[in-house]
Amino acid sequence: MAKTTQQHSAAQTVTPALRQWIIDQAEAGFAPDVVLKSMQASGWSEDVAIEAMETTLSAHLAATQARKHLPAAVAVPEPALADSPLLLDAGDRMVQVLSVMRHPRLVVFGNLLSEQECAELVELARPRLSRSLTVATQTGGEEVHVDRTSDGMFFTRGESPLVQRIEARIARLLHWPEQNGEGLQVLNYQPGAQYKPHYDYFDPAEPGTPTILKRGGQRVATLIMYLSAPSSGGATIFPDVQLEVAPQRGNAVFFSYDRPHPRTQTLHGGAPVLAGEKWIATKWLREHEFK
Ligand code: PD2
Ligand code: ZN
Repeated sequence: MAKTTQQHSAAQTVTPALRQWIIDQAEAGFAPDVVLKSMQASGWSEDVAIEAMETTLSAHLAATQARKHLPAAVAVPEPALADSPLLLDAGDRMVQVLSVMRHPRLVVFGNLLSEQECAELVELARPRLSRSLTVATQTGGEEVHVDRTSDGMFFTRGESPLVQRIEARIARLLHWPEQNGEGLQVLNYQPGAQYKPHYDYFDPAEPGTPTILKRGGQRVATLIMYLSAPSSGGATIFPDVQLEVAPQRGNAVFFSYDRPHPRTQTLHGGAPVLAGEKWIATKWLREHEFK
């Protein structure tokens, strides 16, 4: 039986015309099993037909992806790491460099915020928390999203001396104008709360994105500052590079993305908090002034 199949397979040559027919069927919306049955009805053996469909469609998908427009790269915030320093001068504070990654561009900072600054931010934010919203990419507005089960609030830029001091420190550390920053966002995660993996840039393919970009252009970098550590869980995860950043109070993770594209490898999420609670403050940085 096996011999018969082999002989039969050898006789069946997959021509460019057949490959094109397979692509046409897929693009017309026919399910793989329907295409397979149709090939078998025309005399193709099942194994040859499956092999032809798999190789043809995976090559076609790869070619389609490669042709998709790659957005141009833009300038991004960047700390002064050329000489591999252990400490960076952020103006009013020396900040530790704990880990550096080239791709994705990612830096873990230690001691960015003092314990007192963390505690003050939490206390100022606590009475203003409400269920976190995400930017609605369909419309450019905001919406409650199941992927984000934390509570949050935004400070406006420069709204208090504490917020202003931290914003000036971030601008100095990352060499990026204060005016290009969104207001600080504070999030509180209770046990079980998480933030499913996502990109922070706005997807150019979404209909609401042009509206969002009117206010300062694309996001080009994120700084997540840990204000209060849970006793377990709650790491910031980067699934593309299998990295977990532990949410230690006063520390921060910075990552930049020079184009709104997955090839920046900046997919990231907040793992579920397992015990205790997690507080963070996030600063998103835009290309231009954020008004
Ligand atoms: O809390 C986090 O670790 C987290 C994860 C993913 C925060 C954000 N994204 C964010 O603020 O964008
Ligand atoms: Zn994020």
